[in-house]
Amino acid sequence: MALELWWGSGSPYSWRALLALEYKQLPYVSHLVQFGKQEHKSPEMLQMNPRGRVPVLRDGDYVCFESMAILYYLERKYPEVPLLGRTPEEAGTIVRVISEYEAYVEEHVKKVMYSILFQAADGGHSDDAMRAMHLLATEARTINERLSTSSWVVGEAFSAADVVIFPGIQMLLRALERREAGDLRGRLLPLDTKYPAIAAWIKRIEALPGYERTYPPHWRELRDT
Ligand SMILES: N[C@@H](CCC(=O)N[C@@H](CS)C(=O)NCC(=O)O)C(=O)O
Repeated sequence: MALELWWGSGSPYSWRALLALEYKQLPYVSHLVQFGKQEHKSPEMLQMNPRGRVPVLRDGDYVCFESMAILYYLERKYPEVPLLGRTPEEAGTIVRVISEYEAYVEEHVKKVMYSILFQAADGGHSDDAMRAMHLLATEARTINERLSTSSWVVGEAFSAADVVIFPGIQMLLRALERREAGDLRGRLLPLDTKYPAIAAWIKRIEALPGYERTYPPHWRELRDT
């Protein structure tokens, strides 16, 4: 039976699952869930994920939710194109970099995005949001350094570290382009000059086969008009 993925447009966690499926070249049935219609809270969805969140993966009788669990499941079940390295050492480094991102970066991404999207009509931001942006700039330097010496976040193969970090960075960059980003913008943009290795890495990911299928459809509508 085919793999099935329920996902939402613009959900960074969904994007992880999509990137993993595409990179592993696994055929899947795609169910784009409309948040606006609360489809993620339908009885069918809640039966699969009582938290009513996406992504949700179904593989035959097995249902998996939580993006990291989906990545891990896909890796164990379909190891032919690896995302968690080829050696124990590579796996350890990939999971370490992911853990660092989740522990020290993600909360700042959320804080900055929240400030841009919901708080700062006039481009003014709280000290808290400015501090989060400052910390993000520091973390971006570290990622930029990693990418200055290797093609991917960990070494010379695309991995789960890229899958996890890329959607978060894309969400952040998109938010920073809004007028409401105001003073926050200059810490990261223009990316090409401030963080050239990250900018080049984004282009490499965008060139991966299947990437376009992972791109949030409602972003595409705006991008292509
Ligand atoms: N920790 C979860 C987070 C999933 C999540 O928060 N998904 C959001 C979309 S980005 C969602 O479904 N939100 C709907 C809601 O909370 O009602 C994962 O990694 O999959």
